[in-house]
Amino acid sequence: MANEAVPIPPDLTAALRAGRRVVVLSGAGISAESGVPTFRDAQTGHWARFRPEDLATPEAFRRNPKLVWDWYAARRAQLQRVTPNPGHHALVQMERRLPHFLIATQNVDGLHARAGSRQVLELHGNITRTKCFTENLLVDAWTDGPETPPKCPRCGGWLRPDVVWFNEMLPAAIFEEGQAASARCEVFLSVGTSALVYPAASLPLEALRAGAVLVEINPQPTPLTPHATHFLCGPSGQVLPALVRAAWPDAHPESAQ
Ligand code: BV8
Repeated sequence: MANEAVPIPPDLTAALRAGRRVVVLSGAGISAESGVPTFRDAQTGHWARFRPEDLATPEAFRRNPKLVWDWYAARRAQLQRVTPNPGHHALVQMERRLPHFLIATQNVDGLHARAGSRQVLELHGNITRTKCFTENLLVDAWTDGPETPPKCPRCGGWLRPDVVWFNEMLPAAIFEEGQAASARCEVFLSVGTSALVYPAASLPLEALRAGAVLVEINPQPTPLTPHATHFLCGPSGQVLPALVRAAWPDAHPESAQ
């Protein structure tokens, strides 16, 4: 879809140019154009027969730790082969041009930081970090044995990815920071998320309640769409660069500058 296919509302570019406070909630869709399957895309290959919701839980891990560890190992390996896309880079440009800018991401792929974003809250953790399932403490080195999951070098318990599974609490301080920023912002962008997973999906509603302009960027409508001030229907890898160029014509949002 060509950039001009998604018109950018003038009041939105005016708000960005005026340096309003901006918060972004990003979901798996912003990484789709980097080749990372979205969370609810059909799983491929060996994983086709599992629903992510049935793997990303502590119960699934207790039931079959090897299966869950190997699923994350496969996702980590796949991440080695992907790079941030123009959508990630456009948000880096936006951060550099706004005095108050924050990304609250549901993604565990670390691509915002790899693109150069600095103000990033990882609501659901990061797949490249590992922690002990028993101690709930990070582990940065361990000995790989014949079986997976590997064992904690301190207590011998199973190791697990440092992500927030379903039915686990989000890191309180991180989520509270996202809530406070959402309640204070003037423009809230919901980008590439199905807006189904809570409490992350409550952040755009928090912003709306506080009177913010709510912009949704997604090629598909979601339960949030009826509440959005603007629904920019298209892939974020095209819409976000178009938004940045409209607000700051001298910007080159696609490139990793
Ligand atoms: C909690 C880490 C308290 C792991 C993830 C009933 C109602 C409401 C809530 C609940 C309920 N029952 C249970 C709950 C709570 C539950 C929940 O919300 N469930 C939902 C499914 C109903 N939430 C929790 O459990 C949370 N914790 O509530 O704690 C508690 C404590 C104890 C006991 C009880 C409660 C924890 C949630 C965190 C789960 N972990 N990830 C991992 O990644 O492996 S969530 C997972 O979903 C990912 O992080 C993912 O990012 C996130 C959200 O999905 P999306 O990012 O939106 O991805 P999705 O595939 O769904 O959509 C992609 C979108 O992109 C689509 O809209 C698509 O159109 C769009 N798209 C595609 N291409 C593009 C694009 N957009 C732009 N450009 C493109 N090119």
